[in-house]
Amino acid sequence: MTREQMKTTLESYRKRIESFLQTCLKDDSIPERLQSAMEYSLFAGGKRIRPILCLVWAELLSGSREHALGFACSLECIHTYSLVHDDLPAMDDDDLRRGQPSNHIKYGQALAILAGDGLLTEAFSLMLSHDRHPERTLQAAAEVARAAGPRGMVGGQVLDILMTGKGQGDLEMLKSMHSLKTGALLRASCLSGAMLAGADHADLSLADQYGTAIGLAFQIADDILDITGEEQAIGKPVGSDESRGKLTYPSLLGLDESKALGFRMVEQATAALEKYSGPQSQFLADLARYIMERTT
Ligand code: GRG
Repeated sequence: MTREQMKTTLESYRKRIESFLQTCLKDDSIPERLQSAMEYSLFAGGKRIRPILCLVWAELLSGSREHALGFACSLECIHTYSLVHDDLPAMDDDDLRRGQPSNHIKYGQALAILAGDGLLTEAFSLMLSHDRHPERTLQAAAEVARAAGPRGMVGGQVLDILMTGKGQGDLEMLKSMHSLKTGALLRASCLSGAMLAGADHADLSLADQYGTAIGLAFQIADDILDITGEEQAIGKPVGSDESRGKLTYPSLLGLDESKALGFRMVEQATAALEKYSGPQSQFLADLARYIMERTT
């Protein structure tokens, strides 16, 4: 797939995801100001990587697209909540997200906290609102809950807070923190898509291998972008990790070594796809590379 074809395919997934998301919060029973705060961050230009992973894994293993679409969108709600809370003064204290004022700058802290809470709970409502294959839905929802909670993203965020500014730590600590903070939800996006398609143990283990590898590649790319990226493209000041005293892959390994590790992860992800064929498998292989080579 050329870079242009990749962009077109990503765009067409994004459109399907966004038109579904547009309908989710259109409900008179949600207070207008809260709805506005939730939508502000949900439609602020995210790449939609997590729902795309879920959809493509479901399609790869011949699951139903419609079943997977609502579920996939719930992953974007969880991701969005995590970004809104991550930007709060008590956490990373970021005034900008994707080049726009952060949610709490626009709506105030109380509403930003509640918009995040609303997105997280709405995600589970969305996940569980499909009645096809209830046993698969439950299995996938339990996986996502584990990945988003204290054994996953929330736990990783706490480790990050405890590690930041200490000026110490090693590669193993960094990997385990990121495997929870960023990796767990990316891995669960792949696994939940596979689960919705009724994957057997062998397919689940390949979705796991792929998701784990791209989770690490994604974070390495994020750390590299913080140094080599363009402010406008990454939507935040360049060098913010270093100025905050964050432990990153480039700070521990240097840029070249970090890139090499990232590309080894792309190879591991691609190896997990060997048994499959067809456009979804090709797309997932290209997506792994795209995640590592991305500029935003
Ligand atoms: C507040 C519980 C809680 C968790 C926050 C994920 C996270 C944990 C914080 C985000 C901090 C951060 C910038 C991590 C680096 C990797 C990452 C998740 C980047 C943002 O994800 P993208 O690139 O975002 O998929 P877009 O903007 O495309 O949606």
